[in-house]
Formats: sequence, structure tokens, C-alpha cells
Amino acid sequence: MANTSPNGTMLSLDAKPYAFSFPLEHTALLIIDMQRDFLLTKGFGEIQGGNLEAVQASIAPTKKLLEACRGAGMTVFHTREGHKPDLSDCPSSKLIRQEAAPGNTQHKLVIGDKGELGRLLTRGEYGHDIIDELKPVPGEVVIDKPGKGSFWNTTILHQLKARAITHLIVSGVTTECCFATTIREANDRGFECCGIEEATSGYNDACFKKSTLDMIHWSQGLFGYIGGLQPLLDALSPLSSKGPVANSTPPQTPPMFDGDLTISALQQAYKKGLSPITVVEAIYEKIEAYKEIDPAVWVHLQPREAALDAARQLVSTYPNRNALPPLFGVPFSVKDSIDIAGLPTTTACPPLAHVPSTSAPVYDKVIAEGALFIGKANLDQLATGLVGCRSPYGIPHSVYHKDYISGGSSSGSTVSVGANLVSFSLATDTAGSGRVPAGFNSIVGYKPTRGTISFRGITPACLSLDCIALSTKTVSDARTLWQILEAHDSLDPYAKPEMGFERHINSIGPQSRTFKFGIPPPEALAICSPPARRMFNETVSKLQAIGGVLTPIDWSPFQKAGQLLYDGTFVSERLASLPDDFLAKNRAALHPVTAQLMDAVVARKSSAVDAYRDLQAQALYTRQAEKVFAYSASGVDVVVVPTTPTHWRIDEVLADPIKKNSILGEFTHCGNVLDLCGVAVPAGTYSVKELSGKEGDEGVLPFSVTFLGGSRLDAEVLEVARRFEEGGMV
Ligand code: TIU
Repeated sequence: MANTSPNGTMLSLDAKPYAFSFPLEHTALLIIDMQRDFLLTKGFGEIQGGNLEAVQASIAPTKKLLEACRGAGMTVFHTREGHKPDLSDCPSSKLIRQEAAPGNTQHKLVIGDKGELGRLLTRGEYGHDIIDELKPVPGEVVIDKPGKGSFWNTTILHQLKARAITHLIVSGVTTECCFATTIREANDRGFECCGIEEATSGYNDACFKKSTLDMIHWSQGLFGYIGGLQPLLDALSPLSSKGPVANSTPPQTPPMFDGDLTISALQQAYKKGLSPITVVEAIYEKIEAYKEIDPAVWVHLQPREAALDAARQLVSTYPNRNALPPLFGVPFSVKDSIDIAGLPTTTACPPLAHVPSTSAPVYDKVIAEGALFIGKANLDQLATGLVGCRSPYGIPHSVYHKDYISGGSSSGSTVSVGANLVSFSLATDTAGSGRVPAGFNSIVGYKPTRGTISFRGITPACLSLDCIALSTKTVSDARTLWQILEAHDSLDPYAKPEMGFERHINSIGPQSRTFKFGIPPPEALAICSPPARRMFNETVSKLQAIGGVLTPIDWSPFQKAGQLLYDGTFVSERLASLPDDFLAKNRAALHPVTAQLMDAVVARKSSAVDAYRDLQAQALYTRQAEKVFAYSASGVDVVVVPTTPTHWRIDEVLADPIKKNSILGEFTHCGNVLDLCGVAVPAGTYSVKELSGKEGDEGVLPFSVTFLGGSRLDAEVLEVARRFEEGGMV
């Protein structure tokens, strides 16, 4: 049974204790430990005395289940139980207890010992890997777990939340051990789980398996649901075209490119046979045409032939369109403060230009996933500014209006996405540089929690606040990139610890229909233009209409943190990133506004005492803001702000460059100072004349709101933003 709901396609199957309903887009298939060590002869399981015939009964049904879920385009997770070769992650409870049993005859070989399939349950060994029949394909997640349950000491909760998963279809081995433990762990973290009876089995008799499954659904579903394979296959079969179909051949006539550059649309189109060569040809036509409209987008454009070569290379590297990496053939731009080996990084500051020999990890990662590099995008000099008017390579304008600013500092990045020249851009955000220009070009600007994506290989603006920003067309595309890029980089001194404490899924959970949000008080919103105020009020109503509960918050830490960035010593850190004599030597070569800003920083003569006071204030406001987002009766899921108070004309900024710039950061600066994550999302348009007050002015301008969340609450923030994007346009 399928129907659509605010959460997408709802499916349902008969199960115990009652029907299991699940939203397809928020459901993952979780296949537990289908490893050679557990399923094949001479593996760990057999050595420990397990009944191999019983456990192998799960293989064929699990294969059917996996194919059906892939066919429906469902998210797939696999787990593998095992340990580091030095066994440092293997506790004695696993290593010794069974072996030490009086009269033990079964556990003569233990984890780490040499068996015929390699060292038992040891990562990297043949026996540790998943059986050939169920081999993961690109895009599927493999979780290596040291425990029986899948959640202990792994990133699975984070990775499921990152994909907005709330429901799990669970299969795998062994029923009595890792399957059951995982369902219990998942249940405690808020997931709705349905185990599939035929697709799990254990090392014991049928009675033992039945008892294990009964314990899961007993008492009206104490831990979850148990369903049959056929009812699930029946529920999924109408959707079988959504994902890769085994052994299908490409159509004779490849599909036309419809111009939709969202990552999700390109993924579908490439699966159906579209060639990335067609896409490259189409976008170079558009890029050439757009140079007439705005010649200031690019600092470096890849030659068309080079991009075509890269596309041809991708086609030959990935001949199977059913096993493409997630960014296969997805065109992107890069802010020109991010290193790409062999190309100059200018940071829009020619005296600082250098040609790096290695690329930033963020660039390498998207290339490794099949993305197509198109060019390096313009920016405000030294990534300093929110306007887009401070570059020697020209002033890009909003894709909506030639007289209005594009915003900055990621000006070219956001225009290249807003003008539909590329699918996404790798940008940065130090004080709003990813969010402000996203707002002025009606795209999504996502600033993840700082330190969760590597910032190596990037010219710093203010290193302790700098953060990668992702410029995309949709929240879902931002989420896709975030999943690919997010990883602990031990060489990045500002990296967050590898595993953060993850809250259970709540505001984004299976039962949630509401979320709590706070907004700035009226006196803080008074800085906004009349259309920005009107549209912000309408946004609040829209949020309430989609389940948002407006909740009072203490705005003061956000406001004070913003002031700290305007008036405090953080601006001195911009100088700390430059060579000592840089200003003296290069003043004449700098953009006049950059020179003026840097001179003002020097003239302040801030002391170390001033800097420490600011650091202490930052810590205090950060703790205060954490309370706003705390998991408590008064805590909110997101704070919603206008991305900018207004939209300036280019001539207005040129006449008053510093003040006009600082006003734009009113609602973004706090995000960096308080270690928040945030995503700017388009929220409709208004007429230019409503802003200018001049009847004769034509055209419209975009309005944008930003959803701010606490540190590492990215999954929650993106989910609320998705709900707004899909249901809340004003
Ligand atoms: N021993 C046993 O039944 N199982 C395991 O050790 N791991 C899993 O269940 N995967």
C-alpha cells in the first residue's frame, strides 16, 4: 500500500504486532553482519559451533530483500563485526569469557586467531568481508562495528541522522545476537524498526529464532515490528524503477538533458543513460552566454576541452550506470581561496597568489566521488566581506537584478549556482560568507558545524572561525555533499573530535510532526527593510503552518556574539593569517576597501588582554546559546532569522562600503562566533519597488531565511529546513 504524505511516499506492510508503516525516503535497509566469517564454512561462526545450515538460510531471502530495496531507491546500510588487527578495540568480555568457560570445547580459536579465511573477525581479512552475493555497491554505507550491537562505538547513529533516516528494515545474522541487539539499540535511539523474518537467521533451531523475534514484537511492540519478506516485496514492487535494476541495458537513445542541475536530478538522469559529455556541452553554452550578463563570476574557467576530457574519463571509469558514485558527472565550482593542485589560488588578492602542489581535501573528495570541476569562482578579497564588491576581478551582481549585489564573500560561487551554470560550489563562511550571497541569489547556503569538514588547503580569513560552506540548489543537495565531505581530519588543528555525542532522533524522529523554533525579538528585527520584515513575518506563519511551535528564546547571546565580531579583536585574526610585513609591502596592490579595513585593525592597537577578554566573552555567550538549543522543555530545535536585513544596490555599497557591509552580517556573525551550524534557504521574492519605494522600479529580489542550530545539530537543522523548503515557500 503506498500513499504520499508530508514525508513523501508512505508504505505499509502487515507485521506483528500491527502494520508497519514507513516513509520510503526516511527508511534504510540495515543488513547486519552478512560476513564470510559468520556464513561460510571454516569461518568464525562454524568454529564457534554454530549451525551453518541454519544461518545460511538467510542468504537467498536477504538477496531478494536487498534487490527490492535497491530497486526502490532506498538507503542501504551494511554492518560488519570485527576488530582492528591489534585487537585494541576488543574487550576481554568478547575475547576471553567464552574461551574461559569450564569444559570449553567450542572456543579453541578466538577473535584474532588465524583461521582458514584469515584472522578471525579481524578487519582487512578475507573472512571479515561481506559475502559476494550481498556485496555493497557505491553509495551504500558500510559500518564496521566492534560490538554485537551496531551503535556502540560506531558512527551509525550520526550517519543515519545525516540521511534523515527514522525507520529501519532490519535483516542479517545472527538473529539471537547482533540482529536482536541492534534492534534494541536502535529502538532506544528513536528508530522504528521492522525485522524481516526470512532475512534473518541464527546458529540455533527454529524455536530459538522464534523466541528472539517474539521478544521484539511482544507487548504490542516492545522493541519494534517483525514482518514477512513477501509482504515487503509486494509493498516495494510498484517502486522498482526508482533505483538501479540489475542487468538492465541502457536505452538505445540516451535521454535528453532537461537542464535540471540539482544533484538528485542528475543522479536519476545518469542512471537512465544521460551522458556527462552532454551536460558539459550544455553548461559551457550557458557559461559563455552568461559572460554577457555577468563577466565577473569566474577567476579561472576550465577550458571546455579539459572539462569534456574529464567527462569522457568518467564515462570510461564507470561503465556500469547502476553503480555510479554519488557525484558522477555533477559539475561544480570552487571559491578561489580553496587550493587545487597546479592552479593558482588567488583569494582575489594577486600579491598572495600561489600555485599549490596539492589540493584541499574537500576538492579531492568531491572529485573522488565523480564530480566535474568547471572553474574557480570570484570572491571578496581575502574572503573578507559580505558584499561581492571587493575583488580585482570585477563585481558580480545578483542573478535576480544587475543593479543589486550578489553578496559575498562567496560571490562567484553562489552566482555560478544561482545562474544554473553548475550544480554546487565549494565555498567558505567566516562571518556569513556562505549564507549572505546564497540569500541574494536564491540558493541554499549551508554552513556546517565548524571542524566537521576539513579546512586544510584553504587560504584563511580568520582561522578560528573559518568554515567550509556548501552552495547548492536544494537542502537535499546540501545534505548529500555534507555526507560526502564530513570526516575528521587529524591534520586540521580546528577539527572537532571524530565522534560527537549524538542525541536520539526526536525533532526529526518517526513520530514527530512538530518542531520548536525561536526568532529574534522585534527590536532586533527593526534593522530589517520593510519587505524583509513583512516576509519574515510570513515565514514565521508558514513555519507554524508546517508544525513549527514558536517558542520564546534569550536572544542576547546571539546579539552580543554578533557585536563581538564587529567591534572586537577577532578582526585582528585576519592579519594573523598573513605574513608579518604583508600589509606594508602590498598596500598598493590591495583593494582599497581591504586596505582601509586592515589599516583600521592596525590602528586599533588591540592588546593581548583585549583578545583574551573577547575569547572569554565568546566562551560565555557560546554556553548561553547552548542553553537555547538544549534538550530541555525550553530548548528549541532551530533559531530562525532573516539571512540578511536588506539587499543593497551595488552603488549603495560602493558609496558606503564598510557600514553597508556590516549591516548584512547582523544575523550571520553569531553563527560563527557561537559555533553554530546554519542553512540559508530561499523564502520567496518581493518586488524591487517595495524595497526602493520607487514605483518605476521593475523586477523582483529574493528573500531568504536562515535556520541556525547548535554545534553538531546539523541533521536536525537540515531536516527542519527541508520541511520548510518543501512545504513552506511564501
Ligand atoms: N556468535 C554469534 O551468534 N554472533 C556474533 O558473534 N555476531 C553476530 O551475530 N553478527
